[in-house]
Amino acid sequence: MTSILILNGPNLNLLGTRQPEVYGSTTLNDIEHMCIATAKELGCALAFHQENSEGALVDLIHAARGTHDGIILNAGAYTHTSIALMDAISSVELPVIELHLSNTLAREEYRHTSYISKVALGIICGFGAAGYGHALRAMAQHLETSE
Ligand code: CA2
Repeated sequence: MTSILILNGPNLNLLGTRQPEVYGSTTLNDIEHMCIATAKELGCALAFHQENSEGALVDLIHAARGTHDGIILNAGAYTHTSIALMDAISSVELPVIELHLSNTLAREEYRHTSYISKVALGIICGFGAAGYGHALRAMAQHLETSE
């Protein structure tokens, strides 16, 4: 069975509790449940994690090799700074979809740079919590056609 890993970076555990005008009122727990339902519909296995530290995210990306077929990554603010995450993605040779709740290109200039985009299969941003479902469908379709 195709297995997809969804990784969430720093501060995303606060979703739905603060700044709802920017990130919406859906909690990360709500998003996880929505993703479980979508994965079931798609016939895929799913793992869903959130970590605040960069090293923990690097470790989860390394561990994905041989366990998962693709990664959906909302790296949060590390998106704009982390060469370590970019290198980890390159090293595992798995397809990665970069995901953001907000449209980062319509926000502050410092959010316009992404180290993840340089090694990602594609990017989904600006659709809020619904973007997780879009990313799962895009990854499942990609994995089906690249078998
Ligand atoms: O839009 C996204 O998904 C982001 O990855 C979210 C990051 C931000 O640094 C990126 O530029 C874009 C921030 C996540 C912080 O989430 C919070 C949620 C509620 C309250 C405070 C922060």
